[in-house]
Amino acid sequence: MRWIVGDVQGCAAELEDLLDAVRFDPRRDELWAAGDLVNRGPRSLDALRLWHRVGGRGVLGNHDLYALLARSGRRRRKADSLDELFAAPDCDALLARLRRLPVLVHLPSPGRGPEAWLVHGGLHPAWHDLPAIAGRLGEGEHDDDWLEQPEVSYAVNLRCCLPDGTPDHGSGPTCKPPFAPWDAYYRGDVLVVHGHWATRGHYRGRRTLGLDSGCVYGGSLTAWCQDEDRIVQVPSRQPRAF
Ligand SMILES: [Mn+2]
Repeated sequence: MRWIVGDVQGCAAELEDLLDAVRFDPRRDELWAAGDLVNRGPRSLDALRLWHRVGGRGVLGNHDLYALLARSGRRRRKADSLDELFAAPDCDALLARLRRLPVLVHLPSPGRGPEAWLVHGGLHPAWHDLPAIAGRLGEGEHDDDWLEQPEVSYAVNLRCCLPDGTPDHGSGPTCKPPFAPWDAYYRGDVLVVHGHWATRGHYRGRRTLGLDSGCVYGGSLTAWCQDEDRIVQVPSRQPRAF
C-alpha cells in the first residue's frame, strides 16, 4: 500500500501510532510525507529517523525548507524546535535525504486507487502543464539556490490566492475576500493531495484532498491510502492549541 501522511511536524509518537494502526510494513508499503516532517513539534529528530528507517519518500514543506536553509547557514534561525536534530550525529545524513525531495510529484495509480499529484502547499492557478512544472520541481541534488527559487517557495507556502496567482499570507481556516483557496482555481482532472493548512483541516474536495489535520496543534495525524482511497487518522498527543 502507498500511504501519504499529512504534516507530522516532529510528532514522532503519532507517526509511530499511525504506522502501527495501518500495520505498516516497509517491505510491502510506501510512506510518503506531504511535507513538514520537522519543526514546531517536540521530536523532529525521531520523526525524521523513523521516516528514514522505513524508506520514506515525500515532498518538501516550508518547515523542511527552513530546516535545510537554517542548517546550511543560508537562513537565520528563528524560534524553532530543531536543536535536538541539529545536534544529532546523523543530522546531516537525514537532511541530505530531505534535501533531495521533490516539491511536486506525480503518484501513478497503484491499481485500484486514483492517480494523484502531491504538493505541500498548493498549485498556482496558471500551472496547467503539471508534468512540465514537476520536471522543474522534481527530485534531485538540490542546492540552496534551488531551494530558494520563487516557484519552490510559492508551492510550499500557498493557501489563498487571487485568480492571477497573487498569494495572501494568512493562515486562518478561510481566505479573506477577494482571495480564495488555491484549489478553487484548479481545473485539472487529476486529484491533488496537499498539506500545510492545519486550520482548514482534513477535507476532501472534488479534485483535491487536504491531509493537514493539525497534529502538532492537538488535532490528529491523517494519512491517505492511495490504493484503497481510504483515510486513517490517529489522535494527537499534543495539547490542543485551537
Ligand atoms: Mn507547512
